[in-house]
Amino acid sequence: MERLTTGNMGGLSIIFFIIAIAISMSFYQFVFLNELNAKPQVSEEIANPPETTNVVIAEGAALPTNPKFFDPKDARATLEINNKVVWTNKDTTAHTVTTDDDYVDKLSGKFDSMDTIGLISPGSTFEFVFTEDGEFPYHCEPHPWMTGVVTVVKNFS
Ligand SMILES: [Cu+2]
Repeated sequence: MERLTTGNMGGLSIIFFIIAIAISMSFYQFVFLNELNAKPQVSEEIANPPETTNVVIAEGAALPTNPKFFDPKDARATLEINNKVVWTNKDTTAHTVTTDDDYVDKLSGKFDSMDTIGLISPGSTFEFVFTEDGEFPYHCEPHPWMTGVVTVVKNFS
């Protein structure tokens, strides 16, 4: 009788031990995966660079004969310095900044003003933080002759 009880207790504690391991493993996995999904691996300097790169949407850009659309048409930005690009609409027409190739930044989301603020109305700005190097061609949705590219390079200083 005594031996039987001890044997049952031993079996029970093994079951509890297994359950405890299963719970801690699933908890670890839950926390770990959540962390992985929620926080993009981007440094503070890249997420909040000290300077901006500025592009003007030129006055008259809605006309295909205009000499300038996005100015500069080729904007260059450096990670950790000025990888936040700000477009200022100095035209009297609303425009968009829309990725040519469906680019999605891991921190900022889709490179498309239509996904965040919609049309960039006259006098207003659109900001986008690029968190990796590369070439990012874009255009304006209502005026497809308006094209530009942002080239982002790594900071080697
Ligand atoms: Cu436009």
